[in-house]
Amino acid sequence: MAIREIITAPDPRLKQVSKPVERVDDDLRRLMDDMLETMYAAPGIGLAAIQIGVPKQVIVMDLAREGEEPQPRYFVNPEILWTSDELSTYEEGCLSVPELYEEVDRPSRCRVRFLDYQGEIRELDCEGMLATCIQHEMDHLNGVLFIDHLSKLKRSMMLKKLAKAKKLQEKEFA
Ligand code: GNR
Ligand code: NI
Repeated sequence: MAIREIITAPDPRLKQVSKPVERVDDDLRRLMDDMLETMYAAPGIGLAAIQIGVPKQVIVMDLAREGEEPQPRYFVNPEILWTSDELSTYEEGCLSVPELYEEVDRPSRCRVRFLDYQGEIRELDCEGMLATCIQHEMDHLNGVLFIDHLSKLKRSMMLKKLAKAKKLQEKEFA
């Protein structure tokens, strides 16, 4: 397993639309293992393949709290089958938008169909953090970031802050 570099906005690769996976094989499982290790190291609760520069419809997630047994989840070629009309608001963050957080409204529940780590087809009813996180990750597969759900003003403020932080970091390592 290996920790891969996480791409941050405004890298144009994050706007790519990811392609469906043709087969869940050992190569793909290796990618999912690397993604999980990268996510744990970050640390984060979810990661889409495009965040490490791979435009494939693959997501890993673990919503277990600190001290709890790890609960790795894998979603290949996920499709949303249904979303509730009712919305929930969560303060979201993103490993590709480091250290910036903002509230986002999304359907509070959804049903998802996907392939698991073994390539078996599965369906899952999601609510709470799971519903928010799977929608956040599926947005990545369509080239969408959580800041794209905010007002133009908020989004441009966040992009400015990101650019500033990136510049400072470059100076630090120069
Ligand atoms: O680690 C993450 N935390 C988080 C918090 C609220 C809503 C969504 C997330 S996902 C994020 C990791 C990430 O960027 N996944 O794409
Ligand atoms: Ni994200």
